[in-house]
Amino acid sequence: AGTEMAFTVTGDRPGLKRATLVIERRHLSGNQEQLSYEPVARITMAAQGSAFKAIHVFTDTGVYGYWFEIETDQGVYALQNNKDTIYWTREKGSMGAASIERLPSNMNRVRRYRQTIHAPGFEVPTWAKDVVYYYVFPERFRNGDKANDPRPGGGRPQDRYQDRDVERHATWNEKPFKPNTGDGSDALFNNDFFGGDLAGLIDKLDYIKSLGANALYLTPVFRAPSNHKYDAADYKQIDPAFGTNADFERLCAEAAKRGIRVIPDTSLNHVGADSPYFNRFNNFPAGGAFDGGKINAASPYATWFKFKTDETDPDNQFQGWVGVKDLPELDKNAPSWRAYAYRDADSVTNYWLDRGAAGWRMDVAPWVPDDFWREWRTALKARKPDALTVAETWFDASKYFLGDMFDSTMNYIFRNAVLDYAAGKSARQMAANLELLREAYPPQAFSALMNLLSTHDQPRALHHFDEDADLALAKRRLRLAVFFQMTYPGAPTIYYGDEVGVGGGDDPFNRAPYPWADEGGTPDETLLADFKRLTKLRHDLPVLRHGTLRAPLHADDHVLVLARQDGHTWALTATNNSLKPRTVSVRLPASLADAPQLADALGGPAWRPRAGRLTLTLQALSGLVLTR
Ligand code: ARE
Ligand code: CA
Repeated sequence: AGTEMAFTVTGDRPGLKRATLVIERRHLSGNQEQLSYEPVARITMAAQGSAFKAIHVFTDTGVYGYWFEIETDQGVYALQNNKDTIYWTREKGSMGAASIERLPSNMNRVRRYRQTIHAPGFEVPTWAKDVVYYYVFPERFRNGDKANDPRPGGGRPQDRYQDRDVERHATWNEKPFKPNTGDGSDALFNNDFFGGDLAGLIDKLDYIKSLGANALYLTPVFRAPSNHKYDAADYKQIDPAFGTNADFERLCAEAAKRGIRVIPDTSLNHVGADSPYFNRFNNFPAGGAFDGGKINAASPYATWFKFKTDETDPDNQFQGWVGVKDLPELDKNAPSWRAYAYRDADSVTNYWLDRGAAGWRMDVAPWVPDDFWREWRTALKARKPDALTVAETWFDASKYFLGDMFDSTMNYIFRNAVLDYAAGKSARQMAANLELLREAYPPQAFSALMNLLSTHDQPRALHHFDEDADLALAKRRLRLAVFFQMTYPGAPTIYYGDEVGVGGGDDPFNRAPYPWADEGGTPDETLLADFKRLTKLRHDLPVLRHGTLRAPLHADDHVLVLARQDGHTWALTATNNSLKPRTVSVRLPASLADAPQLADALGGPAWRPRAGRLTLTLQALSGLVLTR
C-alpha cells in the first residue's frame, strides 16, 4: 500500500487520440469460479511525444487488474494482455506483446494485466525457498509397524470404525492399483487399508534425505475412519493405525536431525460424520452435534454446525462439503469453532506446532472465509514465527498473498503448465502461463510455491504422459518435467513413488503403495538416481533457489531458455521437449554477453558466447544448466 506505479504506453498508431489507464480490483470468489472486477480508477494518460503516461498510487493492499482504453479515429479499443504470448518483463516494466482489440460487450473478457499489492511487511519464512518437498500419503508409504494395522474385530466403541467395511490388504500388491475390469469390482475406496504408518516414515527418513528432500508434507495423520483422514474424528490424536502422538514427536525430532521439516495437513472446513464432534452413527459416546442422526442442541459441539431444523431427512439437515455427507461442513464463523481451531492456547493449530510441525497445509482454503485465515495466520505466527502456511488452491491464489493469510500454495497452475509442456505442448504456452504467476504473485511467495507434478488428488505425472502406451517414453518425459521443476523458482515437490516410476490415474489409483524392494516391489533405481542427481543440482547451485528469474530469453514450440541472477552468479536453464535435438540462438543479457564461456553444471562441455549471442544445441527431451 502506498505504492506508486508509473504506466507508459508507447506506439505510433496513426489517429491515436487518447489513452486511459483503467485500474480495477479483481475478485475471485466461491470455489474460485466467480470472477468480477470493481472499478478503482480511470486516469486519462498525458501525451508526451508518441507516449502516453500516467501514475497511480495504490492506497490499499489487494489484487488489481489494469488495462488501457485506447481511442483512435476508428473507435475505442482495449490494449490488453495477450494470453498466448509472453507479454511481461517486470525488470524493464515493458510488455513484450500486447494486443489491441475492440472493446468486448462482456467486459470480463478484457485480459487485464495484473498487480498484487501486498502489505509492506509480508514475510515468508526464509527457509521456504530452499525447500524440496517429499509429499506422502501416509497410509501407502511404508508399513513400519504391523501391530497397529487396521483390522476388523474388537476394540473400544470409538475404535469401532476400524470394523466397518475395512478391506485389509496383507501385502502391497494384493489389490490392483490399475482398474482392469471396467466394472468397478476392483475399485479401491476410502476403506481399503494397506497399513502404512508413522513408524514406516521414521524408518525411511534416511531414504527421504538421500533423495534430497528437506521437507516432508503429510496428508492428514489425525484420527479418522477413512484411509485419507480428511474426515477428522480427533484433531489432537494421531490415528491409532498410524501410531501415537509420541510417534509424531519422534518423527519430527528424527526428521530435524536430518535437516527435514515436517508439515502436516488438515481440514478446518469440515470434520468426519463419524466423529465425537458429529457422531452421526453413534460410534462414540453421546455428546455429538448429530448423535445417531438427530440434532443434539445440548452437544458441546452444537454451535460448530448449522442445522436446518425444518427438514426431516437427516441428510438434508446439515451441509456436507460439496455435498459429501461424510464431511459435515463446519460453521467457520462460530466462535467456539475458531477457539478450538486456532484461538485457544492448545488449539489444533498450536497443538501440532508445539509437537514439532514446521507449518501447515490447509485443506480447501477457498471454502473458508478470508478473515478466518487472517486470524489463523496471526495466531500461528505468534506461536511459531517461522512456521510456513500453505493453502490448498487450484487456481489463482493472489488474494492469499497480501501478507495476511498464506505464504505459499499448492501450485496446480505449475503442474498443468509443466506436464503439458513435457507431454509435447509448446514452450511458449508454458512460459506464458508461468509468467502470469510471476507477474501476479509477490516474489517472496513465488519462490516458496509448492511446485508439484503429481498429487493425491490428480493422476500421477507418469499417467499424464501415457504410461500405458509407452512407459519408457513416459519416464523420459517425467525426467524432463523434473528437470524443469528442479531448475525453476519455487519448492520442487516429489509425490512419494514418482521417483521410482509409480504411475496411476485418478483418485484412488494415484495412491498406490510405494514399491519397496524388500516387500516384492520393483522400484526403478535408474529413475531414482536421476531424481537424486537433479535434487543435488538444486542444492549445489543457490542461484537455482534464490536467483531472480528474468523474462524468458527464448521460447518457441519446443525450447525455453530462462535466465536466473543471484548477485554476480548467473544460470541459464534450457529445456527441449522435442523428440529431436534442437538448436537455438539467444541474445544474452548484457552482464553475460562478455563471458568467455558458460559452464555446464551437469558436467558437459562448456559453451562459448559469440558476439553477445549463444547458440545452444539441446538433445531430445533434455535440459541444460549453464552457469557463470
Ligand atoms: C472421494 C472419492 C472421489 C469422489 C469423492 C466425492 O475418492 O473419487 O469424487 O469422494 O464423492 C478427500 C479424499 C478424497 C475423497 C474426498 C471426499 O482424499 O478421496 O473423494 O475427501 O470424500 C476439489 C477441491 C479440492 C479437493 C478436491 C478433492 O477444490 O480442494 O476436490 N482437495 C482436498 C484434498 C482431498 C480431500 C478433500 C479436499 C476433502 O486434497 O484429498 O478429499 O477434505 C478439478 C477442480 C478442483 C477439484 C479437482 C479434484 O480439477 O478444478 O477444484 O478439487 O478437480 O476433484
Ligand atoms: Ca502399520
